[in-house]
Amino acid sequence: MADTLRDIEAKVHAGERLSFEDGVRLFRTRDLFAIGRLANEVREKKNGNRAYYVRNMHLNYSNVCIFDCHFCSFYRKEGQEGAWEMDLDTIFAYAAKARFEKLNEIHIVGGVHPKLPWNYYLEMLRGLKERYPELHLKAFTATEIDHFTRIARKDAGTVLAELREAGLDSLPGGGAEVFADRVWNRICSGKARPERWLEIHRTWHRMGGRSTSTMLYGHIETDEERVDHILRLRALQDETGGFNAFIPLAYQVENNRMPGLPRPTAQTDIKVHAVARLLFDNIDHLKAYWIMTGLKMAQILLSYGADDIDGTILEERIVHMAGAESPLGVSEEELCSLIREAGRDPVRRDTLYRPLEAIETTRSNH
Ligand code: V47
Repeated sequence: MADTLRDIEAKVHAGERLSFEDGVRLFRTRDLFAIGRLANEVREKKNGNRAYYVRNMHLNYSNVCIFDCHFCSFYRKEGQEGAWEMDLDTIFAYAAKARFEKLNEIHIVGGVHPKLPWNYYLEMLRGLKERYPELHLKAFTATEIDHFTRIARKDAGTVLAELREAGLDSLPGGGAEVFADRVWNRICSGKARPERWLEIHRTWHRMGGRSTSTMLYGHIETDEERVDHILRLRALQDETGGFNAFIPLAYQVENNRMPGLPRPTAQTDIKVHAVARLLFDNIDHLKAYWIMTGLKMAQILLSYGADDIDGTILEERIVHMAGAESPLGVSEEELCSLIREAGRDPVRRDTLYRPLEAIETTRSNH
């Protein structure tokens, strides 16, 4: 342990909360072993030897969006080549795969569409719930919810209550990017602002709902801005306790309006996960989202604070349109053997981290 981190180590061992300055110092150190060892201790204290995964799929109902987030490779303008929107029957037919594959969760997000009516979203959830009651519907980022308040002309509480009534089970964590004004104004200035993102999650949590939280890292943000983002989420979690997990999202560099930025390095991937694990004393789970980091890095991150590797993820589009090199999906068998090779016990979970039975892997990497 570098001498300069001894006081932070002592705080972690005493279970004391780390400060903003501690967070920045952790980001500045080159001693990956030191932060990794500490993050690993915290992971183990919170989650034992378990590493979670879920059988899930993504459904991107449309990529048409009124905003122009600079990092986004997914969105198209209405009528532009490559734009799509799914009608409800297509969505219901698409979700049939979920039952066929015995999935637990379907993660539904799309662009902020200029024309689809409020009823489309309600009917989507109703129709899915009716046909596939066993599926957990994790749907609509706070950015979409904010848009719904305008098209429905209702406040966020009412919109969320109506969505829940229609079948919404939890909210995903997208749309948070990096909360700092400087970054927000440069990469996604048009859309629902950080205060609004936090307000919508707060409202949902107060209704008893659960959600996840994210941060898009590895582009123009500074160490201070990362810590600020994490601490704002930590403060909301103190208030509501409604976040299941934090998910760092590694910036993907291709096909967007921020050309010339390098991919996040391994050093950055590891630091962001490890420091987040150390700062979030109040969020139980840290997800290594392998679609963005790649499977190899996600496996390494299981030793640097992460206790969750997301899932089998049939059909992911957003990240792959941005040049992700990871496969489009992975078999449960492969995920489990990656987890076992990392020395953890794979635990299949539902969206709320209740354990389900994991499969036995025939291939052992030990
Ligand atoms: O909000 C868009 C990000 C997010 C790029 O809640 C990009 O469990 C990197 O939020 N490079 C959507 N990221 C994905 C998301 C998510 C993923 C997995 C699990 C969960 C969860 C949430 O994707 C957007 C944005 O931050 N994104 N473009 C890009 N070029």
